[in-house]
Amino acid sequence: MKKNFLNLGKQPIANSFLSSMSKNTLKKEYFYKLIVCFDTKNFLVSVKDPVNPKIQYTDKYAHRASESQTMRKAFELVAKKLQKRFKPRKTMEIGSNDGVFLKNFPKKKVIAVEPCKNLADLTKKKFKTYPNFWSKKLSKKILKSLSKIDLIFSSNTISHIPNLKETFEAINNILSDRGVLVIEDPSLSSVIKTNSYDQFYDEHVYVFSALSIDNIVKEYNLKLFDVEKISNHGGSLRYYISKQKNFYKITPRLKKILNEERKQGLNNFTTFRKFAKKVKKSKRELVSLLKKLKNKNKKMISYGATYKSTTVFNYCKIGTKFFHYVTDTTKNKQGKFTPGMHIPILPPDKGFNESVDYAYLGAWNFKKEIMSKEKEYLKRGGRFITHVPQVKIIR
Ligand code: JHZ
Repeated sequence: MKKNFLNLGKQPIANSFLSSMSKNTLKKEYFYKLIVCFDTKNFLVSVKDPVNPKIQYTDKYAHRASESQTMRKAFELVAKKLQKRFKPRKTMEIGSNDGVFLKNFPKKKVIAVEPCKNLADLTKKKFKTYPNFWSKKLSKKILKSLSKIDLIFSSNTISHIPNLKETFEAINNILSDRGVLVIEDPSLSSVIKTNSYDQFYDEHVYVFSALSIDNIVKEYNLKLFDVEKISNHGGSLRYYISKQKNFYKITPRLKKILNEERKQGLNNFTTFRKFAKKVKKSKRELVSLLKKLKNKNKKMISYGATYKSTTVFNYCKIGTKFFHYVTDTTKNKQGKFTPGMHIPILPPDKGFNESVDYAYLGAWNFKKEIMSKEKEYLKRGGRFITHVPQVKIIR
């Protein structure tokens, strides 16, 4: 049974950065109700009414996975590690974005699946790219020209696809008998621990736990045999999944993590009700801090036009009343306006200067990278604000 626990209100598509503030553009802006629920049967946490993927993953898709140094390094390391551990003859990535992972493999040994045309266009010159949504039809098409795949990788994508049945059945079609599916997604455990409710937005249809993945993959004749905690995006899990009949043994660290999650109560609705209360408190505290600083005439901006901050801004109703603008290094976000609250986005060299007193960390998941990059700002008394794990000024 699915039980609702969190209502984050009316939200726009997190990726729909507006190119103008014309009446026509504003009229077309799409909103949906962001309600999050827990399934008492398989322990899966999901968005109650997912948005149609066709309006999310278009040729205007903004996120570039290689935009941060942290993630470029992380993808390079995992690519090396998986090649060493599984020695795949062929690797396929579902949701290959700008190719930041696959570029670490020999070109001829990879295939990419990427439904956003602008991104698929970027990688098709480098390696075989299918500009399609992942589906059983596509798995069959690929199998016409290729043998089964030994390594399927998917980072921050499976949690984005509403139809898990289609997804896993298509994976089962194409995975070789010795093959391994490796998935990375934000971990529910970290979201609850760090009160990072902004990990919920239209694209994050699911926030997985090892408990829920273990239950789900079984339904599709697959087996979760290993899991690894990784620091990506504020705390993620990397799941290792194979065909049931395969020889991979269940690892002690999987057993340990499943136990930790049970202890944390990720199989219990009460945990999520408590979390929802903390989320409301976080909203009150953030708005009150921003009001206090505004009354002191401090100049405030936001750092990183993340999808996550779309949730925070629209849930807390934070707009240009508080933030003069948002800075972001991604070229195709610059000059645009944030979804729903319409804060202008500037390149950092135009916006992140001496006039700024406080910068809200929209990209709190890159706190370490940003702190080391912005030493001068901190030295001259500039301060960051975060809501993770609690609302505070970072000194
Ligand atoms: P970042 C996206 O979420 C969307 P977002 C997606 N749904 C998902 O799951 C995760 O990624 C993985 C900028 N930046 O990665 C770059 C600076 O400006 O946290 C990015 O626009 N300066 C696929 O958007 C943004 O911040 C910097 O120094 O929540 C970070 O976005 C750095 C380091 C980043 O993901």
